[in-house]
Amino acid sequence: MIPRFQVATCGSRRLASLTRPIYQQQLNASRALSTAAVTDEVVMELAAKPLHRLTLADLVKHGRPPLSASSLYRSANFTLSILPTRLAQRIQSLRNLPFIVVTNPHISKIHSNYMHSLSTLLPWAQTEIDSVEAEREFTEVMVNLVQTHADTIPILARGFLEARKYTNPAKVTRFLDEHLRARIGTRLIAEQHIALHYSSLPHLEAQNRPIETDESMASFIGVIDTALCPATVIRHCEAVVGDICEFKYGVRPHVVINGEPGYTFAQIPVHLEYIITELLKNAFRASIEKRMEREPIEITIAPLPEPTAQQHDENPEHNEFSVSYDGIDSSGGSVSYIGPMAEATPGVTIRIRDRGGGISPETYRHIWDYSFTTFSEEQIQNSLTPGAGEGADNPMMDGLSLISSDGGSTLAGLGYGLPLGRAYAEYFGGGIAVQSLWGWGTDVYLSLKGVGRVDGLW
Ligand code: ADP
Ligand code: K
Ligand code: MG
Repeated sequence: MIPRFQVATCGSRRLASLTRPIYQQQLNASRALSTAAVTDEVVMELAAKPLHRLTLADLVKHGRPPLSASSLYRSANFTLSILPTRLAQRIQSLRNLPFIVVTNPHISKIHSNYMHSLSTLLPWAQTEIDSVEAEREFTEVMVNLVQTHADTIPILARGFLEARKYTNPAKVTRFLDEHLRARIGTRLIAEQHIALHYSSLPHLEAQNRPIETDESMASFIGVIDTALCPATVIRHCEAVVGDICEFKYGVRPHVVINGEPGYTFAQIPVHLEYIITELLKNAFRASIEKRMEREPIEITIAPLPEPTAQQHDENPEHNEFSVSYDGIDSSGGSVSYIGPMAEATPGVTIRIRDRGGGISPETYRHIWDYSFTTFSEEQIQNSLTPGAGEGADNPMMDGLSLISSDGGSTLAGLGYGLPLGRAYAEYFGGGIAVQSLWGWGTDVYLSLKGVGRVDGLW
């Protein structure tokens, strides 16, 4: 069975390829494949518009799929109304980097990806999506947009490593934090519409014919699973990360889950999956390097208590998730607001405890920096060789040599795991805290808010 948290994208890809032959002719002659020249004036004008802060309510306001045709058009028009500004702001922000950085081929590749995506959206500007054909073409544009930006992270990582002589590390971290957090929102908006499209279109076209429904998707509203079980995600990620370890190092650490494994809440499965994968990679790697791979990683799922009636804050100003980012951080001025608190569930804290020796104080200072890593393939291999000394202090590495090696199937190396994991957690008001017992092990606290009693949101 395909894990549920992958269905949204797999499903859209599958369906996109099924529908393509039928509509190819129309598409060729349509706006879906056309582009418009993007002038500097257009970029500046769009980028100057205020950023629409994405809320969870935005993602669910069109209803529970299958959507009616008019709700699907509303979702498309809403998506179209906010994406051009978001893309233009990313383009501006890239152009504001030092010239020598912008001219790096990898960074300029990202710039041209954004220009391309904006050029595919502009032909739609000032139009109203109000027909099945237009909505279908628009969804193709969204699929294209998501695919165009799929490899952004390794490309940006390589670009900034190559340009590091000319950059100030604090400024790079600031840029990447803003860029990658904004990307989370943009991607979410596009993927939400794609998912709503593919879970509604078969129903709209069925015209009273019975259609096969996928029971495992019944709890989904687009990319949000209203009954997401963190323990299931953890087991899935344990298998994936365990396979990497087994394949590369011949050992497979294990996870024990305690607390409330049956807990479910409304969240975005791909976000949780990303975060858990990165945290497990770190815990597994530390355990292997310390030759503690037989000690299980202990994961505690601790739902937060429901607030009592007295604790409920009636002030609507306070009835909002407090943090979530499109910008830098809560003190940096660019804080977005998320959904009414009345709709939010308290959520859960997930503690990931390993016996991998903890993090040294000098490393600890840098763990949230993009690109900072202590990973060396050699060190893991050494620690697995009988008689090899414990964790001989390896020089701080950077990920340049590892980026091209085998991409996603490495245990570590880009140094993006913690900072990007935290960006995902914070997007809807959660967070990540790392507590190291140097010499012993590490506790990571991942907190996530439930995205709300979604049934009540429209
Ligand atoms: P990467 O894993 O690619 O190095 P991360 O951002 O995930 O990047 O982690 C940065 C660094 O933090 C790691 O290289 C490692 O030195 C340290 N670290 C993170 N988690 C742990 C852990 N559970 N135990 C020991 N060290 C850790
Ligand atoms: K890091
Ligand atoms: Mg990592």
